[in-house]
Amino acid sequence: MDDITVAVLGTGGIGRRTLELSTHKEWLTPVAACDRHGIAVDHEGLDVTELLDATEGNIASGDGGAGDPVTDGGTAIKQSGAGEGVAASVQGDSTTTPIDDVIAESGLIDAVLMALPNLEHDFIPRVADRFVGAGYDGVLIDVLKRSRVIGLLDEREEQLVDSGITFVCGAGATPGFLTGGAALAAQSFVDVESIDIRWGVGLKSGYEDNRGTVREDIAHLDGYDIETAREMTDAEIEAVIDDHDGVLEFTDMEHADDVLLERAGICDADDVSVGGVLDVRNDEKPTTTTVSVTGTTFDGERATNTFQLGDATSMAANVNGPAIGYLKTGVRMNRNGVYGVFGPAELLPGF
Ligand code: IKT
Repeated sequence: MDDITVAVLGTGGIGRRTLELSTHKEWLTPVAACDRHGIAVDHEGLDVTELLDATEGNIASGDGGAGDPVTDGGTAIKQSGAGEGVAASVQGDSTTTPIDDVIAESGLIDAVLMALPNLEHDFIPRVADRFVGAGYDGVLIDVLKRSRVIGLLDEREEQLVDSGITFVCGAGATPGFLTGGAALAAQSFVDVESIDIRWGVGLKSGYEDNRGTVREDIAHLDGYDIETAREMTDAEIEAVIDDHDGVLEFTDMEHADDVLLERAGICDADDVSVGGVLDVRNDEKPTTTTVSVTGTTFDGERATNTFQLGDATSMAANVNGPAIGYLKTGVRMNRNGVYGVFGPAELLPGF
């Protein structure tokens, strides 16, 4: 497990931070990265510092966002910014088919991290189809958020298994880190009554990099949905943020923690709630990220196990750290012949 190669699809906030974090993980070698305009490939390992420097402030493919859709192999991708992106790197080449170009290299790639927009909920499943179609047999991993996407992946389970793909879904912060933590906290109980996830994110300095995430969160506000949020201009997004003085509060979010905890047998999806507070004008978290798991023990006690994240840990640390950790677990499974669709709670003690 000391030699894992990874391709990163998308160089918005999440893709960039994954590349940066990989420089702290000796066992992980980024060998390909792409955005809507370009692709960089080096099977010996990309020069991440050069790639990040060359694309700084020049993002061509965010983790979602507004703008004109572009097409890659027939798939629309929404963009948040214009620029040369990866093609501006000395390692990069321009392309109109970035994902297909990565797929063409994928025989030599252990894992593909899909840091792609979630605003079309079938986008990631359709990208998975393309890897299956090419006979890829490694790990696919995403940081998707919406519950409904998991069912779309499950529908593809047979094809993924036949191809030899280990698909780890919902592997960011929530779902991801907090889902896995909840699965661990549930082990004290024989019956889990409720799991309450409440996150806090302060995003002042990371706002530009994470406009796609903010847009996706706005889709959870009353009066908005995925379609309306996708079509909003950047100015309309700013107006919503202004209306809320920079602090957006969310309750009952459609986050896949619910179905991922249910498919791990921990509780019913209906017993899971996700909400949070996002402050785009402060780096301080507006509330401490807290997960509360309430249940009954084998010896009849009703109790709540609670865990919190440190206020100084950033969203970037709490999304990308777990994503890379789950990626490593996915590669271990893949190398042992374990294929199919797995959520974060299934990669922890069983319930
Ligand atoms: C996500 O990207 O996983 C979801 C975002 C919330 C992240 C929570 C991080 C908690 C922390 O850093 O304390 C949001 C819903 N876009």
